Amino acid sequence: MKTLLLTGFEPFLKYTVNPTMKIAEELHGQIIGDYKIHSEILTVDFKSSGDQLLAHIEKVQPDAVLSMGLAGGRYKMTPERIAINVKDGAADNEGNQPIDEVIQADGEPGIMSTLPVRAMVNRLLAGGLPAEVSNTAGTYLCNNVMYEGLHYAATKKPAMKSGFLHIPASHELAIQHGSIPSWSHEDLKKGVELCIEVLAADET
Ligand code: PCA
Repeated sequence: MKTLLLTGFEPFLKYTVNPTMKIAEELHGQIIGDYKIHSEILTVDFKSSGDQLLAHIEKVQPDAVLSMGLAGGRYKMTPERIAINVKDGAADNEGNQPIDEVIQADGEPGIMSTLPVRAMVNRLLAGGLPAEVSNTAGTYLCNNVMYEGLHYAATKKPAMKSGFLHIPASHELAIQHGSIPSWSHEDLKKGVELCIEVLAADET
């Protein structure tokens, strides 16, 4: 049995709930294909979220990492193609607001996801869920965590697959937010499960 480290994020900015948190919690301990899921929730903090991810990787020793984040305003499930070595954006939950900073001083400008992003999109579409490959994870915490996971894998654990999935808002969040496209929690969770199925079937 392999291990998948599945991460979600806490609420942040104007998003009073984060659907990735509930999905991560519900999938903890579940088995999909030959993967047993170990879930963790990350804080939205430029100074510590990357280190939290790396600490979980070192503790859990996963075969693969799938991190999830909310992309408020997106209509589709979007596996991310690439993380970039930039942190920049609105103030995080601790008030940090980096401008044009690098994540890893010795890191590549960009690192491609090692998850089967195209196959994930195809499986989501076949399952009736809107999806597309995204070419930017932004420069906020999601990109930061994606980059840290890929940089760690590239430098220390090349066999570990790693990448990121952005998901739309849940109806629960949309009701509180007031003006945002949303999916049911069940569909969001099904989409994540389908992505893990694809990962489990991927032999590359
Ligand atoms: N989404 C944010 C950070 C936390 C989350 O769930 C992002 O897209 O960067």
